[in-house]
Amino acid sequence: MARQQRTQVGIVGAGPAGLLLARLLKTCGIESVILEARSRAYVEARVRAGVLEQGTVGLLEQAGVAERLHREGLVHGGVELAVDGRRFRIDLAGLTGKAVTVYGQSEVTRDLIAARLAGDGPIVWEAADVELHDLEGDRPRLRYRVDGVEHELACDFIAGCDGFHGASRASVPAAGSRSFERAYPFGWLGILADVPPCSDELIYASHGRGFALASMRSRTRSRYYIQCSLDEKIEEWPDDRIWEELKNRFGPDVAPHITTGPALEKSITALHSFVFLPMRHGRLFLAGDAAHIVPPTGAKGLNLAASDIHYLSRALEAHYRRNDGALLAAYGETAAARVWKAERFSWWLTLAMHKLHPEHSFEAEMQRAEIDYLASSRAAQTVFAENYVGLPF
Ligand code: RFL
Ligand code: PHB
Repeated sequence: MARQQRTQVGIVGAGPAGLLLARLLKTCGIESVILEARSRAYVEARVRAGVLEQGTVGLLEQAGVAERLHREGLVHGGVELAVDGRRFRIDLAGLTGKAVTVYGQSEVTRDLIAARLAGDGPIVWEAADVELHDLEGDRPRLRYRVDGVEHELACDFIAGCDGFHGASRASVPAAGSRSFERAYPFGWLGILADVPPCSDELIYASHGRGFALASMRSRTRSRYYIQCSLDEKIEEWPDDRIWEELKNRFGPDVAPHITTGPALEKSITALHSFVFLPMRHGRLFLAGDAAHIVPPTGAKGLNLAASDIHYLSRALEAHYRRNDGALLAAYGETAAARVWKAERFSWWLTLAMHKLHPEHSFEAEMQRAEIDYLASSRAAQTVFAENYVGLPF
């Protein structure tokens, strides 16, 4: 016999989507339980995103977890692009009146976990074999095991915030759902090192040897990425080879400013675009990577998780406070409309900046023309900037 529990909103996944939802719900008096497959140490150590849109920062403020972010985050009013060593800057602040904040996803996660555990409600760590049941009725249930003991959580609603490989999306029947997918024939090799960044702002570089990105986590910690082929193994990339390749791709202007050092973390990530519809099935609401994936080029993944949660938390608040179900009914369409625009920007920037075609092919010239246009047109830079700082929600 499973141990029985009950809550208002059952949340699967303690990534940024699940944790932010739980926090925002708590600020309006709505109770939740979070089920997380991994341990707290694992979740807090995961190295991922680094760039927060102003809207995401606003949500973290609303959630009361932005104090350290404001103290330690780096506000960037611009971003640089480099093409074959030639650099230009896009003035995000001048073109949009908005900025982005560089603050690691692991820091966001740590702040949210600390707030949750300070009295908001439980996170069940290492919840195994999570199953979703009765999604179409008015009392959906989550079943799971901890240390071999069966548990059952009865909920009013379930939020599927368990990322791309989670159990939530897999619980939606195939009939009536649809996915849209694009795989890219390359990956990103990322390196994190305790060395000062090579520049005050991020640099996205398109080069004959492939794409490269210079990012950071703080004034003393750098994060770099290089485009690599999907069959490469991380063992083939000793630190020295990565630094050499980065210097090559950023060119002689930037290379002298790259400080090298031992890698704290190195990994290869495949790039995908993916959208699953509908984002709602009965009383299950999908949010974040559980419903969609973007290639990291536009820095949109975490920010999309945040905007989904904005729509979902507002809709749940309307239901509980005013018995108004209209926002919940519209959640799937409202969230997906913003998702598609971020998918478009991430797809476009990925195709424009990566090495995909042989030198001197028509397609390679089209990529060059695209970036040349961006370098020379205020209108094109405004389009870039508006998307990069994040469309309104
Ligand atoms: P997450 O972070 O994957 O969290 C899902 C959580 O669910 C748990 N889980 C389960 N729990 C219970 N039962 C199950 N069956 C479960 N299955 C999974 C997982 O353990 C996990 O804790 O999804 P969420 O919350 O939707 O957040 C999405 C973001 O993490 C993701 O979009 C970003 O990291 C993407 N991303 C970036 N986004 C940005 O906005 N800006 C960036 O600069 C940026 N850079 C990146 C990125 C992602 C990267 N990688 C590694 C894919 C750079 C990289 C390299
Ligand atoms: C990062 O710092 O990890 C990062 C920054 C910008 C991106 C992707 C990743 O577009």
